[in-house]
Formats: sequence, C-alpha cells, structure tokens
Amino acid sequence: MKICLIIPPSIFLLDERVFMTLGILKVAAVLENSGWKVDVIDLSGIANFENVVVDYCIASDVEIFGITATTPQLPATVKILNSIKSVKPNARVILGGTHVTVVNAAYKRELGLNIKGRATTALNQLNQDFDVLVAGDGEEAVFDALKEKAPKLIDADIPKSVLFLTNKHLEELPFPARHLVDVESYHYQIDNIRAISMIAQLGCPFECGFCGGRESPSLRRVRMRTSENIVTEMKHIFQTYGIRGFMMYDDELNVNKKVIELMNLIAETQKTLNTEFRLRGFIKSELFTEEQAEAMYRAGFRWILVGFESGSPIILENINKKATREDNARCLEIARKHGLKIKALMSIGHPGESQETVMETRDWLLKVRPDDFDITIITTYPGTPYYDHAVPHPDNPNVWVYTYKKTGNKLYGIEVDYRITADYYKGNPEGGYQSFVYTDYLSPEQLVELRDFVEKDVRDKLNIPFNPGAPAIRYEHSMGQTNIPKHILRSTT
Ligand code: B12
Repeated sequence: MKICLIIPPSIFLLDERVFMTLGILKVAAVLENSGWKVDVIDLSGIANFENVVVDYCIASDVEIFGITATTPQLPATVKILNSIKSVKPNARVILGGTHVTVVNAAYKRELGLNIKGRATTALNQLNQDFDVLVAGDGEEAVFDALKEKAPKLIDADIPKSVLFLTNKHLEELPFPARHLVDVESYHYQIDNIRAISMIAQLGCPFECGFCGGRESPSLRRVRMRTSENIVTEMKHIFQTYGIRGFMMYDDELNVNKKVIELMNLIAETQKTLNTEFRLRGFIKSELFTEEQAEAMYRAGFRWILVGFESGSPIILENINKKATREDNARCLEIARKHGLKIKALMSIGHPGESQETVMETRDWLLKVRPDDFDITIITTYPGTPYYDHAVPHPDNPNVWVYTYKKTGNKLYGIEVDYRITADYYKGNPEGGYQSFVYTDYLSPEQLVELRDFVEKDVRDKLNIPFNPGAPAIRYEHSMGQTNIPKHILRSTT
C-alpha cells in the first residue's frame, strides 16, 4: 500500500525552505507506522512544481494522493490537483490542512444559522474539485479517507468524534516524519545556532478577530502533551540531526499551565546531554509572569515573539485582543528584566483603523522599543471572525462588512477568490504589500502607505535594520526527469 503526500509551494513567502510543514508529516508518520509506504513530494521553493507532479505521476504507480493546504496555498494546490488528474484521471486526491478545516467550520456555522453564504460556496467548490476532504486532525481521519467507500468529507473537527485527538492520543502519536523531507535544505538559525521547528501543543482558546479557526475546535481547544514527551522529541531531533535550536510554533507557550515544569525539564535535559539549546517561541502578553520569563531564559530562550498587534486601546478592543496596552508594556518590561529580547508582531487594517490609531501604534513602538518588530496588513481569511461574521455590503456586491459589536467599528473586506488569488499575504516589507481591506477612515492604498511609513520610520528611529536573511533558494526541476531529486522527493525506506 503506497500513498503520495504533497506539500505545495508557498510562492508568496520570502523563503520557503525555512520552516517545514509539520502537519502532513504527522499524518505521514502514522501511515508509516501502520505499514503504508509513503512518498512525500516537498514542493517548497520549487519554481516549476507542476512539472515535478507530472513527472512523478508518469513514473509512479501510486493512485492515492494527499495534499495539505493553508488558504494562501490553495491556488498552487488546485494546479497540483490538475497535474495529477492530467496523468491519472482516476487517482484519489485527498485534501487536508487548515484551509479545509476553517472553511468547513465556517460552513457549519452558516448551516446552523440557516444561511447559504460564501463558506457554503467555498466548501461546495472544494467538494467538486477534490475526491475526499479531511477537516481537523488528520492522524485518525486519514484512515477513513483511504477506505474504499470514503465519504466526500471526513469531519474530524468535532470534539466528541473519535477522530478528534485527546491529550492522551496526542502523546501516543509518533513524531512528525521529518525524515521524509530534506531537513538539510531547511535553514533557520537562532542566535547563529541551526534550528528546526516543533509543535509542542495544539490550539489557542482566544478569539482575536483576525485569527483563523475561531469556529474550529481543532484550532481552538488547547491540547497538551506531557513535558516529558515534548522533551523526548527535542532529544530525538538533537540525536538524529545534531540540531540544538528549536523554533516552537505553538500558538502561545504560556497557555500551557505546566510551562514552568516544561522549561525546567528542557534546562535539565541540556545538562544531561551536555549541550546548550537555543529556543524561540510565542507567548500571550497578559499571561506572562516573571517566573515564566526566568524559566524560559534558563531553558535557552533569548528571544520571544508577542502578537501585540496595536498600540491603540480602541483597536485592541476592536480586535478582541484581551491584552491591554498596559499588559503589553508590562510584558516587555518582564522580558527585558530577565534577558529576553522581544520581537513585536504588529498589524494594521483592523475595524475602525484610522491614521490616528496607526500613529498610536508607531508611537507605542517608539516608546517601548522592542528589539525587533514586523507590521503587516491583516487579511480576512476564511475562518477568521472578520470573514465569518461579515455581511454583504448593501451597495457593493464585491465587499463584505464586519462590525465589532461593542464599538460598532467596521472593517470592509474586498472579495477574493481564494482558489485563484494568492497575493494577499505578508508581503516583502520593502514595497511588496497589498491590502484587501479598508475602513471608514483609510482606503486600501492608504493602509499600504501608512504601513510602509511606520515600518521605515520605526526601523530608522530604533536602528533596527531589515534583515531579509540569506537570499532564498529557488529550485528548478528539469522536466522529464524520472529520478526526482532528493530535496523534492523522499520515500519510506
Ligand atoms: C507554523 C505556522 C506557520 C509557519 C510554517 C508554515 C508551515 N509550512 O507549516 C510560517 C511562519 C511559515 C507560517 C506562515 C504563514 N501562516 Co501560519 N501558521 C503556523 C501555525 C502556528 C502552526 C502550523 C502547524 O504546524 N500546526 C500543527 C499541525 C499539526 O496542524 P495542521 O498543519 O493543521 O495539520 C493537521 C491537520 O490540518 C491535518 N492535515 C494537514 N494536512 C493534511 C493532509 C492530509 C492529506 C490529511 C488527511 C490531513 C492533513 O492533519 C494534521 C495533523 O493533525 C498555524 C496555527 C496552528 N496552530 O495550526 C498557523 C496558520 C496555519 N498560519 C496561517 C497563516 C495565515 C499564515 C500566513 C499566511 C501568514 C502570513 N501572513 O504570512 C503564512 C502562510 C504560510 C503558508 N505556507 O501557507 C493561518 C492559516 C489560516 C488559513 N486560512 O489557512 C494559521 C491557521 C494561523 C491562524 N490561526 O490564523 N505559518
């Protein structure tokens, strides 16, 4: 039994071989464990990715494919699907990942409200295009998707379903099958130490307006592994690849009530292994304490990332951020006191955003002086409250309006066909941004202008140069190659 799993390219990222896609590698790991032979095609950074897929399909007798996709990866994913079907019209193509998960959750909300909105349309389109859709955790659901008479949609995003992972189940699963991608080609460093990404826990319970999956239990419910299990994965990475840097991609490390225990264990493990780790990860500012900061430093953190989003109290309210400007300033102070540098993740284009609120963000950054920052224009992806709760504009069918109930402030989102358009991402900070949102006070163009101004002004004044890292590598695959190179295709041995 053989399956081919495909990671689509993310052409919109500045460099695609920085963080490997762990979700589909978790699915690969359970498949291998139960005797399946797995090919993984990693198209990250591959310019002519459709050629790879066609060449693979010509050379291989595999008839079952699984693809993962976030919303911005969807246009490339549709091209991959078409490439597979052009050679193998009867192949079964299963689509999993965040895009299906959030669209399905938004669709269920519409169903509950008895409306047929854009999520219903989006799900119907996916249903037409792909053979089987998997929403939510894939580790169990994939086996249902492989059954001969698989239903069109497997919904694992229901907490009561046996397909929805519990803490215990999460703990028992194999680690992501990193051996099925070319680890060497991924390059990320923390303080000049080679690093790799990890997911220790799942879910964020908060409800920020711009964040995907707020209707989706698999993205909201916090599910934890024990500290021992997380550290065992770190040891495995250290012993297998010699890597001692870890980028923790958990939504917020400190929603874990046992974060101090985890940090202590990470610190002890380094002594046993006679090495020094370096870590980087995200925290939620209002939950941050001195004790956490001290333990994180001891565990090897020197940097933390915090989604402060805005320096404007009204915008923090409109985002439903829960953290206040004071919480955020306090978080910075605590970090500083314990030797942790902070990268402030800021965003503009929220309901009610105006020139004044953007300037408040600039002034706040200049006042609190983070060690690094970025500032993006938000995108109303499906699965975000800004998208799911928006209603059609009364005068413009191409525009959707989200209103934050408590303040009445509005955000206007320009309709995007997510199967076609991918250029609404976090762009190149040096003039690559586009905005698909606007407010009563700022047009899309003004948002871009203000974003560019704040980025430049704050960088100049705080003396933080923009560091794009090493130039991204774009790989070209020569057509007609039956031996697809190792940085693209890896197989179960
Ligand atoms: C790590 C991460 C990144 C990293 C690495 C991305 C990567 N290559 O994996 C970086 C920094 C590059 C990144 C960038 C971006 N990200 Co990001 N990122 C995440 C984060 C924090 C964790 C992803 C993860 O590993 N999850 C854990 C794994 C286990 O879950 P999973 O991937 O969903 O996989 C499971 C299931 O979906 C399913 N599954 C997945 N694939 C398949 C395939 C098959 C066949 C089957 C059966 C099942 C299946 O099974 C898996 C195991 O249970 C998530 C938030 C989150 N908590 O998930 C956001 C998230 C995925 N990112 C998001 C966004 C918006 C972005 C950016 C657009 C940000 C930006 N403005 O630039 C870019 C786009 C990147 C891209 N390639 O699309 C959104 C996506 C929303 C959406 N509608 O798709 C999320 C959900 C954050 C959010 N809550 O809004 N991101």
